[in-house]
This record gives sequence, C-alpha cells and structure tokens, in this order.
Amino acid sequence: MQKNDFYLGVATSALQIEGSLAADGSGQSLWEVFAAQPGKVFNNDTPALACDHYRRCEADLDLMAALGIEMYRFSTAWPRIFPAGAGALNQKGLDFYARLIDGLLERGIEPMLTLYHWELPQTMQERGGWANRDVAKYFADYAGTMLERFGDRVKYWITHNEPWVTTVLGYWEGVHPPGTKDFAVASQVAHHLLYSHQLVWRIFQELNLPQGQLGIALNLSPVHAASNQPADLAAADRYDAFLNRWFMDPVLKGTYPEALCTLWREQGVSYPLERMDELQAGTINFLGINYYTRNRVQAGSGDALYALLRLEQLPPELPATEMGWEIYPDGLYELLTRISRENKELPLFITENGAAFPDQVDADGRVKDEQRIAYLEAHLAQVRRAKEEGVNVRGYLVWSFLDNFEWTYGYSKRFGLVYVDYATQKRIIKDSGYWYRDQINRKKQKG
Ligand code: IFM
Repeated sequence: MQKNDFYLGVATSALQIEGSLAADGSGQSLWEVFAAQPGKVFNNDTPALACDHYRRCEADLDLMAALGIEMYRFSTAWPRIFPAGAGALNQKGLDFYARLIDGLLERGIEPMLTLYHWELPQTMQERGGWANRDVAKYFADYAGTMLERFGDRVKYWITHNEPWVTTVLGYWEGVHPPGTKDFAVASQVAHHLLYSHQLVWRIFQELNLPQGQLGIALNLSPVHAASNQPADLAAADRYDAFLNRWFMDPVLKGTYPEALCTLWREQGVSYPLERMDELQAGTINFLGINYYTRNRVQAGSGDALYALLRLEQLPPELPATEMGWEIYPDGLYELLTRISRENKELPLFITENGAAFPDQVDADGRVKDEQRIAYLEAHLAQVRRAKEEGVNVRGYLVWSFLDNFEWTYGYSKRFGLVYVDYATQKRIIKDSGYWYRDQINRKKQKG
C-alpha cells in the first residue's frame, strides 16, 4: 500500500448494502426487526437483499478498482460477529470481513472500518439498547475482537457513525429504531455512546497497533442565524451546541458544551451532568466529518424538539437535493476551517459527502446525473480550498459507492456513483462515477 496524504474514496455501510442478513449464522439487527414492521419504512422496503453485496463482494471490489478508488469506508455488522451481541463468536462473519479487507488490500485500496453504523444486535436492544450502560461494554468487547483480528491490516478505524443520529432520531424524534421519544433517555444514550467510544479508545491504546488511527464520524453542519439579532444568534449557538458540539466537544475537549448543560438543567436531566467527569479529552487520532447541508435557524417557539431549543428551523434558501437538503458547498469549507482553527494538527477526513437525485437509466443505458457531478465538484473544490490554506484534511469519501437502502426512505433515494437496478442487481456506473474516476486519475498523475 502506497503512502497517500490525501485519499479520494467512497463509503457505504453494512446494512445498507449487504443483504443476506441471516447468512452464515448472523444474528438479527434492530433495523431488520424495525423495517419488518409495516409503515416504518417507505414502501415497506426492507434491507433483506439491499445490493446483495454479501454475495457480490468480489465483483463490487473489482468495480471499485476500475474507478481507481483509493480508500473504502465500510462498516462491519456487529450481529454477524456476535450473533447474540456477546458470547459466542461467529467465525464465518469474521471470514466475510477478512475476505473484504484482503480484497481491498490486494487491489491497493485503503480500508477504513466503521465498527458501528447503527447495526445494533436485536438481543442488545432487548436488553435496553444504548439506554443500558452495559451495552457500551459489550460494544467494546466486540470492537476489541475486531481490533485484535484486523489491526494488522486495517489502519483507519471509526467507532461510531453519526452518534447524534442514533441519539436524536432513535430516542428523541423516534423515527429510527427503537422509536423512543424521550429527551432524558436520549441524553443518557448519547452519554453511553461516548462512553463506549472511550472504552474502545482505551483498548486501542493498550493494543498499541503500529500505524493504527482511531476516529469517530460525526454529522456536522454549520448553523447560521436568520439575523444578527441577539436572540437569533443565541438560538444559532444553542442549535450548534446541540447538533455539532454534543459529540465533538466530548471527544476533543472532554466536556459537554455549556449551552447543552443549560438545556439539561432547564429540563431536569441530570444523568450526563453527573457523569461529565467520565469524559476524557483527546480520544481521537482523526475526526470524520459527514457533511451534506447547512442549517438556518431563528429564535422562536418551534415544535417538538425545537420547542425545547426555543428555535425554528428555516427552509432552504438555495436549491436542494431530493432529500430536501439545501446545497451549500461553502459550509464544508466553513466546518473544516472552524475545526482546524482550534485543532491545527488533527487530521480530518470527509467521511461522507454526496447527494440523492432522481436518477434514470436512459434508453442508451447511461445515467446522466449532471446534478450529482455539480454537487460533488463544488464540494470537492471547497475541500481543496481548505487544504490549500493549510487545513490538515486527509481524505474525501463520497457517499455512496452504490445506491442503497436509505433507512426510512427505503430504496426511494439514490446516492450512489453506481446505479443499482434492484430487480436484477445489475450495476451501472453513473456519469458521476466516471467523473470521479477522472478526478482520481488526474490526482494520481500529478503525484
Ligand atoms: O445513508 C446515510 C448514511 O447511512 C449516514 N449518513 C447520511 C447518509 C445519507 O442520508
């Protein structure tokens, strides 16, 4: 593997692409159980087959290599490794990921392994899920197993993907499993996710893996106030604390942001406040940033969770993607420079960036996704701009390699560089895939 100081790559996650959920002794995940309930996922789609990647892994790796991909971020499904979450280890699950990792290395693609991209074993959910502090310890045991098995081959490790989403969508808005709507429980869950990250950090230190790097991938987004009025500025600060600093401050500084602590005090939530001394600063070697859009807010009464935050979210001012997410490439530059200002040396990776658009296969068999090319081009330009100004950004990974199971949206939203015909499982490289290949080739030629 050649040393590379800036990778161009792609990202996926296990449940979104693998299918074969019960194969080779795998246990169930809570998403599998949730998606099987009518009305939970658009069109009642399920991840049962997804992109059938579990069976088509070799061919998918060949496709990745054909695009020249330099780094691949994927996740390993905890229930494949420990079908019951803890206890008996499933060798066949480990073997699948061993084949995947070796296949990447053989093709000169650097693996980045995410240990948790929301695939909680159902048995762990039955024990209370992330609201149960013990689940953090079981997660650390699973993570330790993966580090021991693959630490010789995988350099880049991520504990959690978007713990904010696990917390807020799963335990406050209740639109993701387990469907809880309780701010106090959500706050406890967040603390346990962070605690589990720290447990893994400790194991990681003890293993002392040569070249190993451990990070976390956070969904981050600049928050802009609707005006310069003090009330709007304060609302933007509250939202920034809630959306960005809830998980960033603990791993970088070992504290929770003050605005969030104030909210907890107002709401009578004591659990994270009483355990703040458990947070340890500097528990990452790199920060993964998942960036899609910005947020604009104003002070107000809001509804649902925004009522707690005393603010209202404003609709996009600029054109948006099919998800309704405003296209705002400058936000990526804003985030990178902001984080770099306080953490000059910290390596940063864009661990996800991409867009859903209503792709069609033309009569000539092509997918002409000009909007996606424009989106990616504009965002990559902001990454390069930040890099040229000295920000320590080490990679940019497109979400996603393949169209895939987009959680509660099922298969209705396509983010891939590669189109998947779900009926036949045929893959078609979109124009954006060819565009990305050319970007990578040009970068390689420059050296
Ligand atoms: O598909 C998701 C991914 O699993 C996490 N980050 C955002 C993507 C698009 O919604």
